Amino acid sequence: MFDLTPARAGVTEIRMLNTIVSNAPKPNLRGDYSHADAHYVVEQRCGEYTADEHALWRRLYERQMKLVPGYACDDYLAGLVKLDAGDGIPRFDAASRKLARATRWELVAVPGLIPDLTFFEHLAKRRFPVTDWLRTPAEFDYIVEPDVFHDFFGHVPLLLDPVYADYMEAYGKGGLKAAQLDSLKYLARLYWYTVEFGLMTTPQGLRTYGAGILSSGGEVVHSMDSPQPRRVKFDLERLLRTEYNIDRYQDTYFVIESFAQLIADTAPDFTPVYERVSTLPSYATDQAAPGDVLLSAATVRATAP
Ligand code: HBI
Ligand code: FE
Repeated sequence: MFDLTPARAGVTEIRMLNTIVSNAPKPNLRGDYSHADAHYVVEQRCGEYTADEHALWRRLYERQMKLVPGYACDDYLAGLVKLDAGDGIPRFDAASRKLARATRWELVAVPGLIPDLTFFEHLAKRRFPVTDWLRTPAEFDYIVEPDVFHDFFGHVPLLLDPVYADYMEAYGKGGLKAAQLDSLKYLARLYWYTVEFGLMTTPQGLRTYGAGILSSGGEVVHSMDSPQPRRVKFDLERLLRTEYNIDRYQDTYFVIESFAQLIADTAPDFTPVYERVSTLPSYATDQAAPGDVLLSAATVRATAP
């Protein structure tokens, strides 16, 4: 995906694609898009967060902090400590200063979901879009759209890790290319099953680096302790052929051995891979595939939290 040599479009072409493919106005999104610039960036108006919202952030943070030790990978936990964001909804400018020093990333505030291509353009420039609003108390356990808690707590800690930071930039560039190859559907699966819901084997046992898991009150335990889901050793083509659930816990998780492995396995040009998988049927979310290497019960939770 990340080798950009073939099928590289000029900036104008990307702009056009952006407008045609997915920059149509998105109805039913709850953020305020009226102040957004052409890249969907807004100012984070910190003064407008209420005391109740800061208190809700602290409750979300405390719940999750109790949950993640023993489940999150070490690089994530190290980043979380450095961000020190437990006091209330964090300021993106302060976090950006830490990121700039560590990995040359920065955060930009966005009103919520943004078009795929705009999202990839930001990543390709080492800018991570973070939603500026917080869920309501009724959504404490479950929220459909990404909010500031998911985006910040789930995604930002690993952006302090140099290896992962490079993967995210490469993913953005791969997204721009996948759009031209009409293969965004497949690349979105890669994002889903790695950046959002990825698991990793470590010397301490199974851990997660996935933001969707790390910011969820229930999926941390479901993904790593429940006997229910399939945990399959990472295999690129198997993953690209697998559908995913957007409104409930995953039925299948893919397990990498290290970020280095993930980067190596996703470095080659995806053009022939997209061509091949587009001729093959997709797997249902809970379907077994020939060649699946499943994680043994022993590997699943080698160490209790
Ligand atoms: N917008 N704000 C925001 N956050 C996302 O995670 C996001 C997005 N737009 C598109 C998108 N994700 C998907 O295309 C991913 O597959 C990349
Ligand atoms: Fe996310």
